[in-house]
Amino acid sequence: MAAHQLSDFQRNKILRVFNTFYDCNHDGVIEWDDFELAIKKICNLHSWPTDGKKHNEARATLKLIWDGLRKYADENEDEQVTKEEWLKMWAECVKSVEKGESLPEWLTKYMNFMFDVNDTSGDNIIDKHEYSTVYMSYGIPKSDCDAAFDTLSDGGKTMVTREIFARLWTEYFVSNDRGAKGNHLFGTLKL
Ligand SMILES: [Ca+2]
Ligand SMILES: [Ca+2]
Ligand SMILES: [Ca+2]
Repeated sequence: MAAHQLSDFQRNKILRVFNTFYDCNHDGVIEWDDFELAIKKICNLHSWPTDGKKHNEARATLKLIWDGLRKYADENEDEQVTKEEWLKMWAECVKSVEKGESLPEWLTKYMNFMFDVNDTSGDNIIDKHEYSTVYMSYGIPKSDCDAAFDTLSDGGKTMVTREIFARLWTEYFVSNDRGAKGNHLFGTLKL
């Protein structure tokens, strides 16, 4: 399935994740170097010491995620995932989710990893402070983080558990509905 079969809205959401969260060094491709930067960022954020248990676990998980991403997306096997390869992979993912299939395993791993990165206290709920701290570290303004969290949590009425997070995650990547709450999973969406 060609990337142009995603709507512009889906395409822009998917590219926003490429630019903001994966291509950490902003050179236009995703490589292992970007994951190294992500590990550093996440460990700094949580004050996990270098080569400590949490640091090594984060590295091991991100290595699995990178291997999965390469397997699905790196079509020409040059150890780089371009925007074109990324969009093509997502077009295929969206198509399989629409058919009722689940997301590929590496993405489920990435989703769980991001949940754990957000849930600093480890109580299996992401609260507003935890959420805003993580996304502010990716350069998203605090007011946008707070507003996005209010949307995701229905103004604090819905607990953002792992199950809710998974639903919002799938909405972000798959939904073509501009009103879907999940569109704001990574800060208020302005598309
Ligand atoms: Ca890069
Ligand atoms: Ca490639
Ligand atoms: Ca928590």
